[in-house]
Amino acid sequence: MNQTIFISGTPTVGKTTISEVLASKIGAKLIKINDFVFENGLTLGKDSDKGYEVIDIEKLDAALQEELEDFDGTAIVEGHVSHLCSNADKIIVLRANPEILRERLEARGYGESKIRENLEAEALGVCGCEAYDMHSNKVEEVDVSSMTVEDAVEVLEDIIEGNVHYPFGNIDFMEWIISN
Ligand code: DAT
Repeated sequence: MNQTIFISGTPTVGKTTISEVLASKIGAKLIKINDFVFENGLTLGKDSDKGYEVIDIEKLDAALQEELEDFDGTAIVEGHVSHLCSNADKIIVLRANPEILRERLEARGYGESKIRENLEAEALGVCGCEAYDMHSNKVEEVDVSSMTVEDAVEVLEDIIEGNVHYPFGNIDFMEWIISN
């Protein structure tokens, strides 16, 4: 079945790792937004406060449509802004307990304020909410906190095949906000 699947979630939740294994397992085309954006010049310039390149979502969306227009097969588009683009068949938001993400964000060398911002976004489920606002019931939300990469790949494969459904709104990490 030909489909376009977006995989989103807070940085370090496992989008890249899981998408790579998944795409090679099911023979899908994989677009990594971080690479795609820089290869195609889809940034608005550097945010002087935050120090990173801001993605031009409108241009990214248009470039993705063009890239996939004549593509025949399953495409996986992974990146933490993928859910802000259009024309996906399914949007899978990966979630993980903020406690797990703290270690990974530290290992990635993020500063404390950026770590805090990302952990709060995860606790509040920001990616999932944004995705649901835009795509409603096309959104699937999977808690991968206690899954290996292989476990997560199996779940995503089942979702893509339409065998299981992980509706938006069932994951709650608000406890982290209260105790942190
Ligand atoms: P993202 O692309 O969402 O930023 P990533 O795929 O680069 O995240 O993963 C960040 C780190 O976490 C990387 O060292 C691999 C590890 N990781 C990802 N998913 C995992 C899982 N389910 N179990 C254990 N480690 C995982």
